[in-house]
Amino acid sequence: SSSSCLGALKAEPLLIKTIVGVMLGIVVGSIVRAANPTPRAVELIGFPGELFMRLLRALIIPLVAVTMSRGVTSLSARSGGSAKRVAKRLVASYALTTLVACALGIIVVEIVRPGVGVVVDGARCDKTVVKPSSKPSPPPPSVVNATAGVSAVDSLLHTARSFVPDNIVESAARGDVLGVIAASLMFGAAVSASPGDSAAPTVALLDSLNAAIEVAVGWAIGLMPPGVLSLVAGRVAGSCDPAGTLAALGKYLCSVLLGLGIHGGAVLPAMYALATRNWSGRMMLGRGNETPGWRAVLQKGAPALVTAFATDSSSATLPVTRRCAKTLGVPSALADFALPLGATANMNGTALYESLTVLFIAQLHGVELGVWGTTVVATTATIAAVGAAAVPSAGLVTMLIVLQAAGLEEFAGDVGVLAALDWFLDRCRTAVNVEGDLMVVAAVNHWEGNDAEDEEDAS
Ligand code: DAS
Repeated sequence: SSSSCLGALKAEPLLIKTIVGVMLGIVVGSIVRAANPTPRAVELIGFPGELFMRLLRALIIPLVAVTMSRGVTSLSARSGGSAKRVAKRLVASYALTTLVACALGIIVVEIVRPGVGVVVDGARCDKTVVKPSSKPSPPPPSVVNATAGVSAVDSLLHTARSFVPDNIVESAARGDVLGVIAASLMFGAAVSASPGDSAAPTVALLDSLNAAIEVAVGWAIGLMPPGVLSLVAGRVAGSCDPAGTLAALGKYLCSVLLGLGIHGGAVLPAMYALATRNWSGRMMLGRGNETPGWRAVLQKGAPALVTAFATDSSSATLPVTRRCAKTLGVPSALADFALPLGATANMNGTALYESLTVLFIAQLHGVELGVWGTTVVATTATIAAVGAAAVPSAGLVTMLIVLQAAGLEEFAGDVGVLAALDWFLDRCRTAVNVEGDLMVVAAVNHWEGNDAEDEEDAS
């Protein structure tokens, strides 16, 4: 199928440019890194990328607020009950894919056993890493201390609190996307329930704001290739000595990549094929709407996956994910309802990473968790993945919840060591996170299309 791949690439000039940007970024970053750059030099190389990330982040709150309220109003305007049905299907599919990802992480780590007979201390990163972002996320030991003592229940309560914001403006100002999602859901529902014609101007305003946001997103996406080049170059130039880290953690790194590869390359496509009853992977015509096969989801979703890899953040990728969903034929009402939620709550890659890593840490210290302990890890990793914000390295921090639940908090210092690898592993898991969102939204669209057809048949 190399010819179809080529065809897909030709149809996506921006995708090629972005991939080239990532590769050039790796090359430039490695060259600079070899020259032992000062922290200032690293900062400057990553600076255009930092500006690009700021631009993407600035778009998130208005994008989520407008598109989600609009998504809810247009979903509720369709035949009765469809918003509720969509919500149920989404939550069930998000939960199922996340649990499966956790289980896969556990299976991989139990088979490969990367933590047996390894000493990780030499892998600690001494270099001061300059993060190409204004909010440095994982300064390892301090974060470890600050988050130690946070239990799974705390995390659940915290997530529930964000979902019922007491001050919407504050949620938005803090960049708390979950709070903005909840507020937009409520607003959209209230607009739909307004009596008579009173909602019409608001709906028209939402449509018009949406059009403007589309334009702004288009501008930002146009800046992707140079932005991504600088982001990646800055990151690589400032990264730790890979040789020392790799020697100690190579097997662990490979297991994470193996797990993510199996989940993204086989499990998610298989789940999608099962959901759509289309194993060939090709476009399916027929009942309901056109359903793209899993191949098409991967091909047309590629720009979002590359952006996720480059930006390290599902929510910064959201504008691109939305566009990809559109090219997959997902109506914007559904995409706008589902994707912001998916970006913040559905993190397959993060869940896999967390369960695998916690069991790896247990192996390192010769702790046998047993069936019960492993079940606790799977459940709390799911919770921790839902609770992780869609920003760089959030999963590394929420992993402490899983450690705590598994009774391994005395080894929280290991997380600091793993932070040396996170600039790379985070990108890979973020790409899988976004792939999960796209697969779910495409599957739900398929089910909805079938239902619409059934309704037409019935009437
Ligand atoms: N980088 C994350 C994301 O945006 C989450 C994580 O750190 O695992 O999806």
